[in-house]
Amino acid sequence: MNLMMNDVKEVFNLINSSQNICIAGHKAPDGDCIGSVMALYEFLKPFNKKLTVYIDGIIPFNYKSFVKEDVIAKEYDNNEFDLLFVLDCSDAERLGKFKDVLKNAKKSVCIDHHKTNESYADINIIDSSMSSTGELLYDILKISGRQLTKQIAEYIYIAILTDTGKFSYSNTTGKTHEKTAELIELGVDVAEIDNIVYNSKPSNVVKAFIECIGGIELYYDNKFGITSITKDILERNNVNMGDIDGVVEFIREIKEVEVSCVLKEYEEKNTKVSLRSKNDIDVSAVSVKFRGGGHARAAGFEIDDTVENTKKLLIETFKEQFGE
Ligand SMILES: [Mn+2]
Repeated sequence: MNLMMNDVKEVFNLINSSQNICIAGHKAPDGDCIGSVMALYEFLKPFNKKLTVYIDGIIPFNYKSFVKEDVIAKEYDNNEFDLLFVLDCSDAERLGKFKDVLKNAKKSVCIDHHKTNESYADINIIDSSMSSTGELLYDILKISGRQLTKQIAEYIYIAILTDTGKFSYSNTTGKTHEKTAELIELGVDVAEIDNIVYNSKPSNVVKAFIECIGGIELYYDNKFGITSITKDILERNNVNMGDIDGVVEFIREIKEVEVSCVLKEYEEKNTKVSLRSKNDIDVSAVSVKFRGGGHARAAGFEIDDTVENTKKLLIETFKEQFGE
């Protein structure tokens, strides 16, 4: 195991000596973020500490039933903490409106699996060989020697399930499956979670999805596919950005596509870029150039420009990759 044992022991010492603990995930939360944050929250409950949870952004509809509304704090009120956990967050900016919490924590611990992680915390447990932050967190929690509950197992399972694309991406390892088997032994109902996370889309979300799919454009002999999720599409269908999932993965399903790209229009001049690679092209290297990050086959960045300009930029950027 590639875990830094001393760091993990130090983390448990810090938990014991702290009264006021904060758990934070990245903005625009996904399944790994929500699953990891909630798993750690459940794990820490019996320690009888004051727990605060920060996640910037709306919880997507399919994760709402896993998160009690009042658990997540709405705004950052300059609270100070003895101990801060930052999960699944490659850089401090990804904390969004809660990023000042890093300054207001006596000790901070970052647990993450992004290879581009900037090690911005006091203790950084980063392992890019892990499929998900949830998988790494599971290893850490097991070291505690405590019995993990079905509830914790469920949260970890959701983190792994969603970040591996249902155990289909190259980040899925034999170890991932071994740990998943343990989670199922702890009581996770695989079919029930599949129905909640994947088979529960409201019709307006599907209509918005279809509009996004209808906008796919292909370049460079169909090796590069790109589309946008615009504010227009969201408003017309009355859905939130985080509700539409799987567009970038859908583009990758096209046989010739090597790199798929989705542009998310958050503001008129703020676009988030999601990139996926099927084989050899390292999209995290491209993302780092634009001050983003991620993994070789799944990465992204944010840019203060319009969707149209960002699209032109991306098409131009991948020109050389495809030898045009
Ligand atoms: Mn993740």
